[in-house]
Amino acid sequence: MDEIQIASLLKSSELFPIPQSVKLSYGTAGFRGDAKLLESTVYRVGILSALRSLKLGSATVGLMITASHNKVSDNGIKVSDPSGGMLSQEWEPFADQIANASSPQELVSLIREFMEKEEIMIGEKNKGAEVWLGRDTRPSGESLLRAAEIGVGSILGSVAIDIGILTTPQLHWMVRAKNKGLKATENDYFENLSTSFMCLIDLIPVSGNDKLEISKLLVDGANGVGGQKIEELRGSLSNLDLEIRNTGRDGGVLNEGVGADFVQKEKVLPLGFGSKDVGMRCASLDGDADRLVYFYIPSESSEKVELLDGDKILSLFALFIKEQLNILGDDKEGKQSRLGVVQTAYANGASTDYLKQLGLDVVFAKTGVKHLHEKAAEFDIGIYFEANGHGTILFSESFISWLVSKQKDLTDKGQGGSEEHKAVSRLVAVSNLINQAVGDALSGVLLVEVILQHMGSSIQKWNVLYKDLPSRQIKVEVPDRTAVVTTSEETEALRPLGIQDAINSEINKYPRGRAFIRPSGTEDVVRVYAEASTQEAADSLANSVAQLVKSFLG
Ligand code: 16G
Ligand code: MG
Repeated sequence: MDEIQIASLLKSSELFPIPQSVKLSYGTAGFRGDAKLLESTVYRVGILSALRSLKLGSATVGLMITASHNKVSDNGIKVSDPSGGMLSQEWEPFADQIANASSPQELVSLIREFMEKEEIMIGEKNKGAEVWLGRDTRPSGESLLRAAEIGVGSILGSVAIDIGILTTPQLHWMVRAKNKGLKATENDYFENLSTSFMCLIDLIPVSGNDKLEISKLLVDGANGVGGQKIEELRGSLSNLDLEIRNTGRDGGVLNEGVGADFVQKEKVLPLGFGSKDVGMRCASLDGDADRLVYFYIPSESSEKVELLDGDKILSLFALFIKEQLNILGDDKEGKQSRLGVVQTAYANGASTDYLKQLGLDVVFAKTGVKHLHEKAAEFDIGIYFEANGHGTILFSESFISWLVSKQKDLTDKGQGGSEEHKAVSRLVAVSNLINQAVGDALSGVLLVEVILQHMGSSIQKWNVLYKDLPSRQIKVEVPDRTAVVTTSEETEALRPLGIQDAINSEINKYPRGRAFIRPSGTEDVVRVYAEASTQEAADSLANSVAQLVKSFLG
């Protein structure tokens, strides 16, 4: 790093003094906090993203300014790697270090050390970094965007490009497309969604002359970016009747009493929905539209909604994909295509049983999208979902090539109208529709809708694929949550010693009992999850496990 570069960093970092007494951590999904305290963090992540681009041969890196489902006064920042996935975990400690560096001098020396270690060069030999910046609808987004631009610009020769207001998955999609040399504008994103959706619609089997009656879908946009984007998308879709509420244009506040996080946690109606909507199919997006849940109101007298969470969406997707693979048979050079599903310990036990009973390979990953994504990528087709609605379907490159050549073979052999050809074409269309970079509520909605039409199914019928076991979650405040160490799947606690035996003897008291504890990655608490055959039993199991946590760690 030469003198000019050092001077550039020192000068710009003086514009962004670090607020006192905040200790920041990149966490499960980037930095988050009160927007007023985040400028220095965003500026520094701007620097990091430029270095990441340089490290990877000037590939385009994405920076998303959002705090997802947090309250509107919060904001946050996360990095999209050139693949469109999350920032490589190997760089997270560096993110933490620079975000917390207490002076410009300390910041510069950390950067210098890191660049040496990673052998990152700035200068004539390099093309320079390129960083694409996206932000959600939060009012603080604009000033944080400036901070990010200055951060990127302080690494000489780098360019920051403002892509505007986007959902998180849109930015990931665009970054991935750009680095693959594909068309990568927002319009291309919309066009890709609508073409592949229409392609799947055209492939719906028609029984006799019946034209499917399509009932309206009500969408809760969380008063955020997702509602606005799905409105834009609606224009290019036919065969989908959408009514979008909570777009943020009607005075509602982002994530306040609305959105996927609210509906999933509270199991109650979001604002803007009421008894007039009984029985209607409803979907809820979160604040940056990377989470999706469905719900309906069972009866006028009910205060609670009937929730179809990430597990149910996963099950619907798995059923559909499996049906297409069955049509293809044991074809892939004699080997069966490897379809796998990835869940976390939070997946409802009834969903896991259902998936296993379909004959699927079910594996578990640690909480957090990046962990699920990694495991799903090991299959030909890997479907992953967290119960909270984060998830997608990954197709391996080699499997997509196989599908495409199979499609061509069948056409060449004059079997373009065969069931096999249709199944292959559906899988190809799904791989285009569903975001390959990260979970995406917009592509998720389109896939759910087309599958329901394909199956001629209502939301009520979908809901009874299996019945959720009653469950309960509790958070416990303890002096040091890091004292809890779990197995990699988070289903059992290895530390404190003896606690798992104690938890097991509680579990054994309840029919269908299951429980686990884990330290939260986003809050200073230990989380307890329990499920059992009745709500009373689940509550009681959760309470006894919470007591154990207090007595072992309190
Ligand atoms: C983050 C994760 C989410 C996970 C949650 C768990 C991403 C994009 N988001 O929001 O997947 O479910 O953290 O929070 O990875 P917890 O560790 O506090 O329970
Ligand atoms: Mg989100």
